[in-house]
Parts: sequence; structure tokens; C-alpha cells
Amino acid sequence: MTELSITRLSSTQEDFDLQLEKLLAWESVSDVKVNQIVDDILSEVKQQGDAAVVTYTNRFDLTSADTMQELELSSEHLAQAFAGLPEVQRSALEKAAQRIRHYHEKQKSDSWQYTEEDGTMLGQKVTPLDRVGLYVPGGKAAYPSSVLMNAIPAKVAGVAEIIMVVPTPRGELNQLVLAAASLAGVDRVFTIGGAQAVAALAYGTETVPKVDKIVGPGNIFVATAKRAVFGAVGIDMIAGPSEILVVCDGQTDPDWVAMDLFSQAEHDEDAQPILVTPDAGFIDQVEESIRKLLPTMERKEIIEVSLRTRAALILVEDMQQALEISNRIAPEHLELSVEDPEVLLPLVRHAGAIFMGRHTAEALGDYCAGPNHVLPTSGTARFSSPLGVYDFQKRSSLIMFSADGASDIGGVASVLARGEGLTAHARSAEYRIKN
Ligand code: HSO
Ligand code: ZN
Repeated sequence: MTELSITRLSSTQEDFDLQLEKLLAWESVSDVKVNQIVDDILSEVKQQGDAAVVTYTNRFDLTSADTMQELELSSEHLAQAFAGLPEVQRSALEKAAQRIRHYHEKQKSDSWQYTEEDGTMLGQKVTPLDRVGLYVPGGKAAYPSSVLMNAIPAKVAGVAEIIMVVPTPRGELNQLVLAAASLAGVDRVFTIGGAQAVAALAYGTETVPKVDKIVGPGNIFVATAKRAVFGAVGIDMIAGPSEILVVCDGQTDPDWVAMDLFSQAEHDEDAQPILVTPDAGFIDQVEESIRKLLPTMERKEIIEVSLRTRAALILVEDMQQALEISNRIAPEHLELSVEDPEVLLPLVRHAGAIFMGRHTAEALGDYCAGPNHVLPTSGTARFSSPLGVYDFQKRSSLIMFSADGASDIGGVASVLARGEGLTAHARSAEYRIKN
């Protein structure tokens, strides 16, 4: 452990920009071999439906199902998973779900319309998606919290049916995941995973209903399959490894900062924890804390790789510069670990979620603060937003002309249509022009 060396950068070093770029470089998933395998699975499921899903599930998840029915869990089964949890876990899940629901209620948008003087009405009608597929990974990344974070906004949006898929290697069920599904109001659960599950959701099979959008994280096969079916269905985003950027004034307990960095590092060897501070002594203190605390961590092997390969401790001249660098990185999670975070907030332009003040551990946001923990990664916070109710609602434009309105504006359409050489358009509009 004493070997651990974490990249240190200083904004005054000559090659700082280059080093920063290197640090952030991240290959998004795309692999020729994986693409080929996924394409084969997708087309087989498309053609053979249930039979292909059962075959692939038995092969990859080491199960022995004869029919797709055997791979579905009843709602009683889910309810029992919830009822069977220890009381502390049940009430923690309930409390988290309640806070997530309350927060997301605020995101709901309503239809609107306005009427012009001649009686013409224009507006926008908001409709929830009919059916959504929720992918939940098996194994080490099976997070009940992610079930809540994906399913609750869909429910709040008014989605009629949520179909969850979760692989169960060797038939092992994760009771907390099932309990969260029950609590969040997931309608049906199939114990399938991988590209075959994505295909079943995207195309539908005899048993698995075709959905309109697939959300939820997964491994490279799942991500590749989601990319491939995009268009046939909607998808949420292709998430990269977790990231945390802590901007600190040097006054926070270094143990807290070290643990906050660990909290995302423990997700994944590729996770990226970064500290930015104008206090050189504080960098030494945090590194001290890291050395002291790392051996005590259950996931120390994962954290160690993340720290060694993707972390950085960055020294800057002042807070202003700290925020400039943060904006360049556009981190998934930004902690403003300072006395008065409100002063810095106007300087923040790109971040998935902003955790304000020393007491706001990012981990609180992962579970129960209320906002969504599905956030843009790999710099995509420059142009995208947390998962939300709006991802499960769509909008239709409303147009209703009065006779006077159509007559009035018909001339404009006619002129533009003739300019485009589209005579049917022009005449269609002209029919509505009075005399
Ligand atoms: N930090 C993860 C979400 C999560 N954390 C789930 C714990 N459980 C998203 O970046
Ligand atoms: Zn997390």
C-alpha cells in the first residue's frame, strides 16, 4: 500500500493542459468483437423470440429454464422480498423512495396552450411513455438504489407499465433489488440479462412485451445492445464510470475528503476521483488520509486501482481557477467542500449534480437526498442532464386554426411552399384562404 502514488498536477506547470487531457481521456465502449456477438444475439431474439432468450439465458447465466415463464417473477414474489427484509432496511428503502418521489414530482411538466385573437389555438400536450424497460445489472453492480432512481421518475411521469430485467447468474436472486422493484411499483420482472434481455425488450417476444424506451446501466454487452436498438426504441444514456470532483478550500477534515473520493472509486477500477484545491498543504493531508484509510476499506483493491490509474490531486491558484477546471472536466458529481458554497455556485457551469458544503457527502445523493443518481458522465454534463421525469414524458404539438386564422396565415404557407417547389403544400393551404 505504501507504493500507492496518486497523480499530482499543478495549474502552474507548463504541460498542465496536456496532463489534464491525458487524465480525462476515456474510451467509450465500442469493440468490434463485442459488436458482432451482440448483433448475432439481437437478430436471433428478433427472429426466434422466447426460445432464443431462454437459450442464451441458460448459456450465459448458467440456469436451466425450459420456458420463458420460468424466468418471470410474480408480483407476490416481489412483495415477499420486500416483506422479508429486516425492518431497518425496509424503512430505509421506504424513506429513500419517499424523498426521491417528492423531488421528482417537482419535475413533472404539464400540457399548455394559448389562444390567439382570431381564435387559433396553439399548445403542447405532454404524454407519458406507455411502457418502459428497466435494465438492472446482476453481480457486483446490482444496486437497489438504482431501481428506485430509474423506476420512480417513470411512475411519477405516469408510465403505465415498467418491465424490469435482471440477470440472476446461477439463479441467485438479490432480495434487496426485488424489494426495491416492489416498492417502486415495477409491474413485471424477468430474470434475464445481457444483450438478449435488451433485445427482448426492444423487439418484444411471445412473453416479454415490447417497450418504448430502455433505461438502466449495464456492462459492455448491454451498452452495445442499447446503442444498437436505439431508434427502434428510446434509450437513456450510455453511462461511463463514476466520477467525483471535490473542490475544497482546505478547511474540510481531510478524512472526509479522502472518504468521499473513495466513495466513487469503490464503484469501479475505472472510476475517477479528483481533488482540486488552492491549498498545497491540504493535498498532503488528504494523501495522508488516503494512506491511512485505504487499508481499512472492504473494496480496497478496486479503490487502489482507481486511485493509481485515474485519480488526481490538483493544485490551483484560487477558487476561481478551481471552478474553471471543474467546468472543463464537467464532472458527474461535484462537491463544493467550502464554507459558503452559494458564493461559488454562479461559477459552476457543467456538472451532473452539485453537492454544496462540507456536510453534503456525495453518497447522500446516491441513496436518499431525493435528486436522481443517474447522471451524465465523461464530460457529457456539458450538454445533458440527470435522469428525470422528463425522460419518461414526451410532447406533442397542438395546432387548431379558426377559419379566420387559417385564411390569414394560409398566404404565408403558400408563398413558402411555392418557394420550395411543393405545390400540393401550397394548394392545400390556399384552399383555406377565403375567396
Ligand atoms: N454513484 C453511482 C450511483 C450509486 N452509488 C448507486 C451507490 N449506489 C452513480 O454514479
Ligand atoms: Zn455511488
